[in-house]
Amino acid sequence: MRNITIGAAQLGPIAKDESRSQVVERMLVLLGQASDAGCELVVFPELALTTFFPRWYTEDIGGHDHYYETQMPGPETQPLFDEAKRLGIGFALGYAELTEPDADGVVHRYNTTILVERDGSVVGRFRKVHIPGHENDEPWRPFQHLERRYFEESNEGFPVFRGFGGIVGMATCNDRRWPETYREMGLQGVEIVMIGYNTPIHYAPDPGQNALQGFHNHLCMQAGAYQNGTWVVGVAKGGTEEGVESLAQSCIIAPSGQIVAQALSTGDELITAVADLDWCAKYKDTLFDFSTYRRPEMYQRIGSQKGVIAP
Ligand code: CDT
Repeated sequence: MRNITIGAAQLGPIAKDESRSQVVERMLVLLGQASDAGCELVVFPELALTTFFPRWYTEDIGGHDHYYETQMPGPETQPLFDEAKRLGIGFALGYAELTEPDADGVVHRYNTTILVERDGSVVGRFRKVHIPGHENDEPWRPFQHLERRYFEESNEGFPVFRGFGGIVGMATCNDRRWPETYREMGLQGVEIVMIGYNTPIHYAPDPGQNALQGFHNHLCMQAGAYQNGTWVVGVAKGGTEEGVESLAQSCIIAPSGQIVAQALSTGDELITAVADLDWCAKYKDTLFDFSTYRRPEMYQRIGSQKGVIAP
């Protein structure tokens, strides 16, 4: 057995005027609970340090730059790193990343998650691949989802990292809906996929999907876990934030696809599970033994074609 106790640190709403330091205080409470529960790894949500700012349009794309981090850790996040290290807990943290200017003097904005080991070292970084929503002002919506304005699509793919006694990877919110996300990491032997999300219940392009948000959330993560023989940790920023209701339902999913822990509230809440990473092999070495059963030559479109080409 390769047991690791994992915590999913769900956050409730973060108000527009809430400071990073106030949010970090909330995280420290959850870290303390995680320590009491014996956690070695804690997963925080997507954009965990601020309100979900892409719901507001600014004409100047830099109008929201104060919501981005230019260093990690920075002065306000350092206490989180210090306390996690003191407790011997590693963590995944989602935040908005504003890069240094590149060789052409251009800065880049990404929806990023970093993975910090128990000794405080940063072992991995993931930048969101599938950026949902829209780029331009759409005032007809009750609230907007302007991620495509405020974040670039990552070109770094889905790396995995050795850490926490296994092979671990990350994905961010909308990435969880795409089977390619899990399979890319599955092909690298991933054993824990950590996913933070902010999912408004109301989906303006098709409100008929509103009632299915919880179902779809679990459907895609459970399928990704099972089909790749991996643990999946899905962590929400839930509750009603600046008038927008967001899904909670954070959960920890076994390689069987079964949910082994689920949040009961829509606020700050820690859920935990003991994850045996050896459980992954039961699926990776049998039904989903990729080296025996996969037929990549039969899936050529998946790696090359973007949209649908009907016959
Ligand atoms: N943050 C994020 O990616 N949210 C999307 C909302 C749907 S697209 C408007 C999600 O897939 O949950």
